[in-house]
Amino acid sequence: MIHSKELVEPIVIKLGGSVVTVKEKPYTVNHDAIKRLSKIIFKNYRAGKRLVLVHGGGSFGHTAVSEISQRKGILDVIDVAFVQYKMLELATIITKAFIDEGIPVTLYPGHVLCRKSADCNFELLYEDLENGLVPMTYGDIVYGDRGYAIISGDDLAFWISSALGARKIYFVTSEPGVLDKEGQIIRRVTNIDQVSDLGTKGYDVTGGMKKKVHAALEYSSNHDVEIRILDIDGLEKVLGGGEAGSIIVDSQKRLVNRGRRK
Ligand code: IP8
Repeated sequence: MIHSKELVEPIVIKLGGSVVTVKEKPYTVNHDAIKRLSKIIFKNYRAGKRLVLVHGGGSFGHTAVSEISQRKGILDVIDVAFVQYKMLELATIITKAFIDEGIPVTLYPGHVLCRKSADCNFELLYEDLENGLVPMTYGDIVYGDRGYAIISGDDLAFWISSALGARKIYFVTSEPGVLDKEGQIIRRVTNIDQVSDLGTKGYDVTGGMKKKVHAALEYSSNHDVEIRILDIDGLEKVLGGGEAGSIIVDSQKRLVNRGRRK
């Protein structure tokens, strides 16, 4: 963990690509969803919550990667630069909408925070939180000695949570939670076998719901954290103290200590 001082524990919110974009339509922003999110996030920011935002690639990053790999097989430097540019384009649209609503968002491209996947530095995000800003980053692509690597926003959300000691991680998706075969929300997901992967719309180069739940179960097994998968309505409810979405908690959870950090 980066810090030792007491700071209001941040809440990490991952805004899914299927929420901030129209996933089936290449390079299409979902302005209505972004507007709704901006109002919810502003209200909670103003109420004193410390928030870190991460957003996904949706019909920007995923479309770009899929189209290029279908056409050429492998991405080279110009393709990586193009994908980075498309993600930055999406990120600046979201940033502008949030700033217009009054949220002091400070934007960090994922490829600036992480030089390779999992080789990241989140110190600046911590400083921003201390200064009352709302740091935001996003799923991105990096180029290194071994070619390109996609950094998923979900992974970023977990890495940031671990570095900053977040106790709450909310994944905002286009679904109200993890759904069973009848379309009902599974309120408590403790095992990957509960999840089917129906309903992943459009391109998704980093995996669908099943991968998300798998990563969440793994993270929850050794972190003291509340992880939820929910939609925009659900986000509004849980930030307001209510119940919504699916809680993901590993049934074999090893960590039980809820003591305060020193
Ligand atoms: O949508 C993927 O981020 P995600 C980013 O959070 C790219 O998995 C570049 C496809």
